[in-house]
Amino acid sequence: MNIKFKPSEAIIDVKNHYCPGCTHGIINNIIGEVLEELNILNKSIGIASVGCSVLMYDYLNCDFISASHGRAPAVATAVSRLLKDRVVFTYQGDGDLAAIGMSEIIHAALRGENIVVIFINNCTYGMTGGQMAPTTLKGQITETTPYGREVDSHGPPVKVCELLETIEGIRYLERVSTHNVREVMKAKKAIKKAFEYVKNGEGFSFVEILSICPTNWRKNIYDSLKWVEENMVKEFELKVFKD
Ligand SMILES: Cc1ncc(C[n+]2csc(CCOP(=O)(O)OP(=O)(O)O)c2C)c(N)n1
Ligand code: SF4
Ligand SMILES: [Mg+2]
Repeated sequence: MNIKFKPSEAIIDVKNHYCPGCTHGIINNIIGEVLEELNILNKSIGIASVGCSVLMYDYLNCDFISASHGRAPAVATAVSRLLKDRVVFTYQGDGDLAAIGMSEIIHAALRGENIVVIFINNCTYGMTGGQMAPTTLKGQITETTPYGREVDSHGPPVKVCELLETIEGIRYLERVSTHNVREVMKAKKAIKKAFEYVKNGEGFSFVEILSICPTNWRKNIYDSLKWVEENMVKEFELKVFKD
């Protein structure tokens, strides 16, 4: 038979729990494809964080450990130091990484740990019902900012890549998006680069990915993607910060 397309072996053929249209699913798939293309599926260990992606260990065919909220970089540090032949990655939301886990990520970067960090910025705490996250945009309405985020009382949105850019030990730092197919392809390229660097022992590699949460943003999928393009990309510039 002439096979035109075969799903990646890295992706387990089960129904996932993500809301329809949620870009977590797309990003999970991209990571699976990258692990297969780099032939590192059997040596990769994912550290799942707390958030909507907590169950991603059910979707990818590699080893996984679940970390408590915000602590994935610490768990990844231990695993990558002990098992040097493995490729260790974390997958963390903005509540997980930029709120409760902010000190973890800064110190893992300062130590230049040989890990991949995939940071999903959807401007909200998705899993718990859409509260304000550190990355929530100015004026954005959430469950806890019914009149919109006010800089005077809540501070401005945290720009994680810009914060990390000042740190010397980082091998690779890029912000990408998922709001159209071209951006998804760029996101895959960035993820692949990050995994290649860590596979080669070159050090801390971080990819921030702008992502949608149609359920808590109370928008349909099309309007959510448009909202990323028209609002998120203006606040969170898409670029390579370090390579
Ligand atoms: C120590 C601790 N504090 C708070 C929570 C509740 N909690 C679960 S998920 C979450 C935020 C998830 O948001 P994010 O990391 O942005 O992931 P998303 O669901 O948006 O992908 C919070 C605060 C928890 N599980 N553990
Ligand atoms: S709540 Fe938001 S982030 Fe979570 S699965 Fe649904 S759309 Fe995705
Ligand atoms: Mg989030």
